[in-house]
Amino acid sequence: MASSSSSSSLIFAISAIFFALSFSSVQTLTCTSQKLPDKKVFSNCTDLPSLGATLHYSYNATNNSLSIGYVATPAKSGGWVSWALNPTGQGMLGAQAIIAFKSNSTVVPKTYNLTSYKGIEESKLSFEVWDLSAVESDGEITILASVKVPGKPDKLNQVWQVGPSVTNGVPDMHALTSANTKAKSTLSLSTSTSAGENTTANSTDKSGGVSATDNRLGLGLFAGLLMLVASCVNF
Ligand SMILES: *[C@@H]1O[C@H](CO)[C@@H](O)[C@H](O)[C@H]1NC(C)=O
Ligand SMILES: *[C@@H]1O[C@H](CO)[C@@H](O)[C@H](O)[C@H]1NC(C)=O
Ligand SMILES: *[C@@H]1O[C@H](CO)[C@@H](O)[C@H](O)[C@H]1NC(C)=O
Ligand SMILES: *[C@@H]1O[C@H](CO)[C@@H](O)[C@H](O)[C@H]1NC(C)=O
Ligand SMILES: *[C@@H]1O[C@H](CO)[C@@H](O)[C@H](O)[C@H]1NC(C)=O
Ligand SMILES: *[C@@H]1O[C@H](CO)[C@@H](O)[C@H](O)[C@H]1NC(C)=O
Ligand SMILES: CC(=O)N[C@H]1CO[C@H](CO)[C@@H](O)[C@@H]1O
Repeated sequence: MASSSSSSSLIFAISAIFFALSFSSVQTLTCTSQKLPDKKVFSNCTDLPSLGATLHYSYNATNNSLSIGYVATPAKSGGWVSWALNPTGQGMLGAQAIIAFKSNSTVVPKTYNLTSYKGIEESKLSFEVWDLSAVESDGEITILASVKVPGKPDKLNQVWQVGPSVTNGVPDMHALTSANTKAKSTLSLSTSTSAGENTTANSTDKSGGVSATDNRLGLGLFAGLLMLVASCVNF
């Protein structure tokens, strides 16, 4: 009897550790510290691997809809930020983009069918978009949108970008540094994995602070588990 109750506390402790570890690895620092407009809440978040951008997202498999909160800082004040899905390939050509920038002192989101490197024109997207909005706060622009997911939800090509300026309502070309050209990845909405791809791939080298905290948390819990095991043995 006694041993069954201690082993259930053991199981509880182990679950707590797994929960804490998976929680801390999914929610990175930017994701948790960022406040979204209208107290919007998304089930998942990933710090995108370049340009300091973050994607908050929730996927509803019932009607195949994806809601996103994309947060990025324009390359210069007066510039633009963009998030896109590319149903036809990787990279910019064919991408269905939402670009937000300041126009007459308010930030507006607009949609573009990116068909050429030479210039862009506002256009409808190839999939349904609704609840589209954009706001600026402390120099960061947040794009909020819901889209009907085009194609396989476990393998979406996403592309994001930031640009320096806007001329006569048309976003000017972005820089071509490696941070800019690397700004694409596969977004997986499959519910079998925790939060899509590569959320934690770089947490160790990206920010010593985060991983150090995680390790301390893990070690603390591990020490707790050892104490628990010890007390069970004594018992
Ligand atoms: C997902 O979409 C369906 C159909 O519109 C809706 O009934 C359900 O409440 C949605 N689920 C969430 C978590 O929003
Ligand atoms: C899907 O469900 C969401 C959440 O319930 C709802 O806001 C949205 O309008 C639905 N989308 C479609 C395309 O039916
Ligand atoms: C800015 O406001 C003026 C006057 O309301 C309007 O004519 C113009 O189209 C606006 N510009 C943009 C880029 O929206
Ligand atoms: C986007 O542009 C391409 C090339 O001009 C065209 O084939 C496609 O139909 C356009 N898509 C939309 C949604 O306008
Ligand atoms: C995730 O990162 C690993 C190594 O860090 C890499 O090999 C893999 O291709 C990445 N996956 C995606 C979907 O980008
Ligand atoms: C991780 O970061 C290193 C350097 O910071 C970079 O070279 C590498 O491409 C990154 N890997 C991923 C998967 O983002
Ligand atoms: C794509 C997606 O929504 N993935 C995960 C988001 O977070 C919830 C709750 O943590 C998971 O159940 C989903 O699998």
